[in-house]
Amino acid sequence: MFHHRLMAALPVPALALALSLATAAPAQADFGSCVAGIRASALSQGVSASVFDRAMAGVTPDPKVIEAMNNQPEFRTPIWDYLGALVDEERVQEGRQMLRTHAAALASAEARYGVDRHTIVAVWGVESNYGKVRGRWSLPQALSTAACTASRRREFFRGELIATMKIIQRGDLRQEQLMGSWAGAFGHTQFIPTTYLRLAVDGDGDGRRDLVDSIPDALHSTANFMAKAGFQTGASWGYEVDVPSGYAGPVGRTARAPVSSWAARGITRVGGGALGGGGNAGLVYPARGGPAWIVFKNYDAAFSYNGADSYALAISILSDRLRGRPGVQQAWPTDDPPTSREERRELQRLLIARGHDVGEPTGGIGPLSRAAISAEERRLGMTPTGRAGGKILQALRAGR
Ligand SMILES: [Ca+2]
Repeated sequence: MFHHRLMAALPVPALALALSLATAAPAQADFGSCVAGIRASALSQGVSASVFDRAMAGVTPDPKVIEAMNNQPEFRTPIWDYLGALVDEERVQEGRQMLRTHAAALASAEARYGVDRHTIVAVWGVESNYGKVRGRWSLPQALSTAACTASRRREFFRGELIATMKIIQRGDLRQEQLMGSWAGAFGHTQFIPTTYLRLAVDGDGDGRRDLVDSIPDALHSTANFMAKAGFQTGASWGYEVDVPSGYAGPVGRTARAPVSSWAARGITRVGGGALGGGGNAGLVYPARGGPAWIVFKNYDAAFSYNGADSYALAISILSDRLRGRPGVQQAWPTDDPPTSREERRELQRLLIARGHDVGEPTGGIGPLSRAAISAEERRLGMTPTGRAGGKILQALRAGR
């Protein structure tokens, strides 16, 4: 199987090489002069030449960074699939274990920053699966590639690369610790370098801010982030509501309005009880006919971590599960329900048993899994979606 895939892949790089030969040298020169420009800027901000040059020694642009940039799951995946994997029973159980294991560090973070332990652990679980998934990209390479070859946001990545150099120079982290996402988010909390410089704190008292190898530092830094983002101690992030079938308001996130105005539009609280919380609240209504949430300031604090409602909902709902409350109560408007990571691993094993190459059955749905799912959907006369949904899982389980 592996050999076959290797053979099939050969012509593509050969063609790409032929096409790129004419432009390879100027592209390298462009990259070099771009990095030289960033170096001058970094030095003017106090970064030493030796720190910069050591971090950038031998670094070449990596086109996979740009591919990853154009494939951001928060914006491409149906929200129920996104939440299905991020708030599954596994993450809840592991989160409860983390609450026990790190009770002392969480208690001191709560006392110092006024952010409750369930919120802190939920951010940790969503950001890095409690430290297990932190990204495999070298920050100097990923950020210099984005800063010098991306079609957009180059200034942003340039700033992150310079911030990376400042982190190395301060001695908080060594360069080899700086592995993260293609966008430069790294460590347990997945802070980007400028966020690190602004908000990372020393939680274990050793004088260094180490979000890569110190869990207390990571938990305190997350609490500090949420506090600076306006987290209100003891307040609710929000709660699930039922939107009446005739509701004419827009789908998505609606601007804040008095809670009483939402009640006046026929919105009711799931599980009964009055719409409470007082003051202004937003309505998050991701898909017509599906669940919705009334949200307050602590939701906004979670939103500011990554700038997507799907993400803020994942943190908020996971935090509720860790408090012992239920997750999403109402059904999503789909006949193909979301799956947990355990179910996705099962689906991948079923695909492997049918001869598909999906790599290791980790539960992560990448291009190989999507292609295999689409092929099976076609075989079964279903519309090919490539989604790891409940329908295809049920069909393959049943031996169809
Ligand atoms: Ca420390």
